[in-house]
Amino acid sequence: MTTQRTVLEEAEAFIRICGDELGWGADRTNDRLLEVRRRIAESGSYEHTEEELRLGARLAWRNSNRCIGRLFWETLEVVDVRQLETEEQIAEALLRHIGTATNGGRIRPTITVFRQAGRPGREIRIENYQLIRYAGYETEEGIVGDPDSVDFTKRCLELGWQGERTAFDVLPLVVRIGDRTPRLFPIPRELVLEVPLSHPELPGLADLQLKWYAVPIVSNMILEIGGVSYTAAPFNGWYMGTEIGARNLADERRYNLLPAVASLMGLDMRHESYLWRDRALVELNVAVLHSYKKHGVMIVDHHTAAQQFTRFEERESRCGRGVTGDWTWLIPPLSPATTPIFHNHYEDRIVTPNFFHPDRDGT
Ligand code: HEM
Ligand code: NRG
Repeated sequence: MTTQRTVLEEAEAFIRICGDELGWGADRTNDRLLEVRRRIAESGSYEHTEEELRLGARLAWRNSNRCIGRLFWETLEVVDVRQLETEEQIAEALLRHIGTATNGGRIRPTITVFRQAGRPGREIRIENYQLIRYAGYETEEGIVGDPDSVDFTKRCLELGWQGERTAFDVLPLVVRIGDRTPRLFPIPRELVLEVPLSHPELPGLADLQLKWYAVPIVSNMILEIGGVSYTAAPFNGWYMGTEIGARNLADERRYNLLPAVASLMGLDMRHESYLWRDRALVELNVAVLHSYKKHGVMIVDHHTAAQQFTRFEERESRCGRGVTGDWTWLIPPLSPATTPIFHNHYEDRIVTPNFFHPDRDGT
């Protein structure tokens, strides 16, 4: 939380980090500090240079306590679209993000940064949780689609969207500037790369006709750099298989597919003690990793991701920095104790720059 520190204090701390990590030297750092202080005194805020924005976004990833994928923080592609004003321009930039980040399956970790909060009542918001996500509908026969999307889907329908009502309807983009009416933008089908699921040994799995989208692009978090809040700054990496196989498709409150998978495996489901859920869970996760690989879409399994996270910890320590983390999120939801992360301790202290959920105090 940064609410205790003023914009000036946050800004000075950030500019000093820039000086250190970008090798500015004392003179340049001091000049920039003077300039930033002057700007804040005049207007209450300041603007980042492209170089500061690029580093700030990368540091926000490096400081994301819940993220197991942080080894690659320095490779984040930062797209600066702070000059854009209208909802149409913003939607176009979001569609460009989807295309270049997807890159035919060779996913590029990317963040698109829109203009900072400043003028009250004018801040840009993307109401979607992720740019690409499936709708969920309440029907007489239960929920069709992703139960987690039911509220947002209702909002889209109220705003005039019409879904096909399949279990995998891609929701439209919802862009809002301040208190203006939100605007809807459908995502052209050909921009959305999806992976049909199959299993290397269980032909019946393909018959379930499951699929998932290639790229998770989180779009509702606030990027905070040096006391400046970017209320629209969608970012993506690639999936870790368990996010799809052990949560999105498996949770009872999501697609709840373990009974269907167990049944196609011919498992005896009469007693929990037969561990049919666990056995179905493993095969569903095998199917996810197998299918993404087969279709040339980048994905990482949780063992490899945990090894990469260990390398990140070692590298940070060699650079004289500590790694903060949220253990409850870092451990994978499948076989957590088989990864080194499970057996470690992490300090869940918030360091900025970072990403924040919008309902947090002070935003
Ligand atoms: C969370 C993996 C890239 C920022 C997570 C989670 C996983 C993950 C597994 C936990 C998600 C959950 O349980 O719902 C990865 C992988 C990446 C990657 C494999 C591949 C490159 C990125 C990038 C950023 C980022 C590029 C930002 C620039 C975050 C943040 C969270 C998170 C802020 C917490 C989200 C929340 O609180 O809801 N990541 N990540 N990650 N990641 Fe990453
Ligand atoms: N669990 C969510 C996605 C959260 C972010 N995960 C990433 N982020 N891999 C889901 O859709 O399953 N990323 O930037 O790569």
